Amino acid sequence: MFRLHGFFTQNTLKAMYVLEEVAPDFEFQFVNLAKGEQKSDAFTKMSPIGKVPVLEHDGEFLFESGAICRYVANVQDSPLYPSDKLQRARVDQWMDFFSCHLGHWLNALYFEAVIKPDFQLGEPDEEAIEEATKFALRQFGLLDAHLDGTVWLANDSFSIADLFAFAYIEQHRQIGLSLEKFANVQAWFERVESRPAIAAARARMPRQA
Ligand SMILES: N[C@@H](CCC(=O)N[C@@H](CS)C(=O)NCC(=O)O)C(=O)O
Repeated sequence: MFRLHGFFTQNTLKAMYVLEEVAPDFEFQFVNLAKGEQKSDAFTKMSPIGKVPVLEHDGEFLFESGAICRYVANVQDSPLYPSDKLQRARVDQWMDFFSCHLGHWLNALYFEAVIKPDFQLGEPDEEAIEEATKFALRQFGLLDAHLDGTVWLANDSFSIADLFAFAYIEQHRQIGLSLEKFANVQAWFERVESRPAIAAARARMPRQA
């Protein structure tokens, strides 16, 4: 049995979407970051970095959302993380692209637009917003070109890379960044969002912290 410890934000959602697709009988334990629960002794025993998500499986604990997504799909022998070495590397490639590039800039914008006001962390940093917007738009353009002619991110086949990327991109709504100019990204986004796993994961989240 898998148990996921997490919060509302995209790092937890990445793991949740993958779990809903490949092991939907998992348990979800909400960790209230607004109350500092990630700093408790009980939590830091599970994760030395004091951050969500954490996956609990057979008495073992794992942190880092990418590692969790890969592990869960591996344990379940899921085709969403293909066993063919090149195909698997292509899934990894897109996950890494999101962690290091487009997802990084979307997170920066989410931090300014949502986290700062919600956690009273000060005024928005206009320079940081400008830089992140510039890079995010450029990388949305690259992604849009890639998705012209392929339905899914990697191997023309639905994979954990699509779920992982989706969790970053769905932040566009809260940060007020329109996908209108990126028709292929918009179509891909709608394809992923229509999967029952997305609705099931969202339904598990508490309404407020
Ligand atoms: N690289 C990590 C990032 C995890 C992370 O930053 N988690 C945030 C929430 S999205 C967190 O737990 N923040 C609480 C804190 O830093 O105290 C992952 O992908 O899992």
